[in-house]
Amino acid sequence: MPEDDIQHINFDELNKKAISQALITNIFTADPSAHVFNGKIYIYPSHDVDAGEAFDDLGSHFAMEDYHVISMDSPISDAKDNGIALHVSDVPWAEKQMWAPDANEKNGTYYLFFPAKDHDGIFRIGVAISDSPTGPFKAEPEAIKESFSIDPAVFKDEDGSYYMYFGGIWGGQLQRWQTGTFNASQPESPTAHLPNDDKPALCAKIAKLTSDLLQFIEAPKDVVITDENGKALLQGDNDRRFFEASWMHKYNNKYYFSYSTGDTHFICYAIADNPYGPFSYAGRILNPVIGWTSHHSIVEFNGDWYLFYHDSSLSKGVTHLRSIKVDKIDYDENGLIKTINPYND
Ligand code: FUB
Repeated sequence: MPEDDIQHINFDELNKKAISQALITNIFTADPSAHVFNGKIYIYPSHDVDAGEAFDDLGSHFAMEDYHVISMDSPISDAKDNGIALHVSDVPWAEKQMWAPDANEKNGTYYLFFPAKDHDGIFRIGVAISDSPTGPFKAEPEAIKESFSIDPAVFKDEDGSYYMYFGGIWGGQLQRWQTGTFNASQPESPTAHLPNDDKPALCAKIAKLTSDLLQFIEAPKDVVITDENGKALLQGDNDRRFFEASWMHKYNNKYYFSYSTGDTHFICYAIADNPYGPFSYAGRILNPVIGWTSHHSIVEFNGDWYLFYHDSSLSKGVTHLRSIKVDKIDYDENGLIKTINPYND
């Protein structure tokens, strides 16, 4: 939801449920990547803080320094903050801005995947390892080779392959990587290096991971989203094209790629019959929340499906002080997801 609209919200009148739904209130949390490990829910969110950075369209005010893992016995039980799992000062290659992470498990080892700006101001994606889902995690000394941009989401397919989906435009720098190397030319404006509106939209990326989950096994490929005519969505299709916040889940043997449209504030999804796509645009999962950003994950627990997401209702609209929430997802008989309106009962 844009800042101008937030000015008009009367938070005293806002459905009290919206605020009380925050899963964690001792710290601000965002970008929740939820997984079920050993029958329990583990959420890997960003840990929002007010570091005093000025607001800008590159997201400099999102100056997060560490990660906490949140655990829940079920989607309706209390959420527990398990404390600091990884701090930027313990990541040799990273300097700042610990943005949206994800995690996954293989053979009893837990892998935290996270973006941060390196010492040259370029977003890279790193891995940190633990023998516990709650950490503490030990970071690899270097970022993943050839990694770039933000918002990693690591999906384990039924054949045991792991794929990372990632990328984000504007502050996430994806638009600067169109030639395969980082375009450092000025201006810094978040929209300066984007394709024209009538050109194919920038895509999220997918790369299969090596068997130790520490590197890409292949060069990242485009996650193409097509319209009703099978044509790639255009950059100017702001209500549907990819911006950031990739997520992958599988339902009835189909691959559901979901993402945020960023400046139009929707969580949308597209469907394919393989992890690489192309994905056919299928609709909206979540309408705009309070706060500029929207970011989510989707997970099955005991046969039901849940959307983890965030909003800024607890901070009364401060866009970089967010709180994670959960809601149930319903599919129709065709496997389409019913759109959630976050502030309606
Ligand atoms: O939390 C920082 C950034 O905001 C994330 O990386 C984006 O997805 C957006 O939620």
